[in-house]
Amino acid sequence: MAKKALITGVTGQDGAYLSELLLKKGYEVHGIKRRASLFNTNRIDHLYQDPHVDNRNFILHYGDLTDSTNLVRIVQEVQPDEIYNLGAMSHVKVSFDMPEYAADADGIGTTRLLEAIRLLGLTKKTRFYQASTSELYGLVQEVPQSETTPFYPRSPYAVAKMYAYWITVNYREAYGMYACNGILFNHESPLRGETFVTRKITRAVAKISLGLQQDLFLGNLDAKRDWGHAKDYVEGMWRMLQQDEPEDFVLATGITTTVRDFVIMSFREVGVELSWSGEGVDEKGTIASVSNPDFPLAVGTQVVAVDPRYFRPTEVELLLGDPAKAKAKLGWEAEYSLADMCSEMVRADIEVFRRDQILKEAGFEIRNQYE
Ligand code: NDP
Ligand code: GDR
Repeated sequence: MAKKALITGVTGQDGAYLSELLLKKGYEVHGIKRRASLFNTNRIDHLYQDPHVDNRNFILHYGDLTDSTNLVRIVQEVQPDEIYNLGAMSHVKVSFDMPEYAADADGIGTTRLLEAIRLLGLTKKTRFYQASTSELYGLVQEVPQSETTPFYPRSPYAVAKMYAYWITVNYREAYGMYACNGILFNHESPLRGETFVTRKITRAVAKISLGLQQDLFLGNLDAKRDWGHAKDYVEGMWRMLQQDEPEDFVLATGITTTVRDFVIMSFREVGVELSWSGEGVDEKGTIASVSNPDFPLAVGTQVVAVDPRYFRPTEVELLLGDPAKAKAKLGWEAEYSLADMCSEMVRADIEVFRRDQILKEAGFEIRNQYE
């Protein structure tokens, strides 16, 4: 019998990569998707199976982490061997605008799932993965950050995730459940949500290089992140659920980079060098040289500017993870380099926006979506 996995957040970046991975491993994969007024399954449409055919191994259920009866029903129906709780209001800045919802979905949502497992008598059968985060470290206490570094969350999102972290530990200790936290540092990909900084940058660079956008407005350029590739990280999630004993693990690359350096790296992909002037909110990135004959803007043009609207009330300045435990016990290491990932993301976004460029050249109106 194929193992059954249930994934919350299946329509998100990690949900899509994890579904692919588990299907390749022969799992029957069930995912919880939210009802939306438009289709929200872009990232998993290639895995879609017609509900009218038999023997499907990728099955979606409507649900929401804020609705416990619905979660109990789905867990009851699926009887999963593994649950991956990836669903969350995952945007740190937005969590300052909707703190109560972040607490409900990201914090209590985790308890709802754990309780579903317990109430249904599945504590010995169902293994549980909680998508914990390097945002738990928040205000720097120690560098690099490992499984033993104290937490100091700096956003409603991180505070909610801290509750979820501890309730997962508590259910493991109280009920002997196989439940673990993956404390994952930032991971990106061409499927990354458009409003997270790496994807915002690679999309803008692609559009600027195609003559579809002029400026890229960003917040804190000095923030440092330990960025890896989501494909590597979903493999680590799966490995965490295949051990003899449940434990919590950090997944990270062990290298940290500023937002500014990611901007520089991304523009290089389209043959543009930047020079920087100003400080704080006056900081500007201007084109210093162009080696790409098709690039539409001249040397001297300003393409990057800081806009304080993207600053956070409390910022996480430096994240740098120590993945030694994952390497020793899971045999896990990040394989993608940041340079390769950045290149993949810029190239993928150029592909996406080439279609817009063709439409624009044919006289159709192109509407930009800004964040
Ligand atoms: P995404 O934002 O891409 O995906 C989040 C998913 O959660 C989406 O499928 C979304 O649905 C779903 N979701 C949101 N709210 C609810 C809700 N109330 N009920 C059910 N589902 C909901 O996130 P990622 O894939 O990047 O991240 C996956 C998880 O890992 C998240 O929990 C995130 O907080 C955590 N994490 C992510 C890291 C990263 O760098 N990517 C690092 C560390 C942790 P919809 O598509 O309808 O919006
Ligand atoms: P983060 O990711 O907050 O680390 O959370 P994000 O990409 O949003 O920000 C990273 C850093 O870049 C700075 N920044 C900007 N960020 C955004 N989004 N937009 C901007 O214009 C901008 N300019 C500068 C931010 O201030 C920040 O310092 C992500 C999410 O996936 C979480 O769910 C996850 O838990 C953590 O990573 C690990």
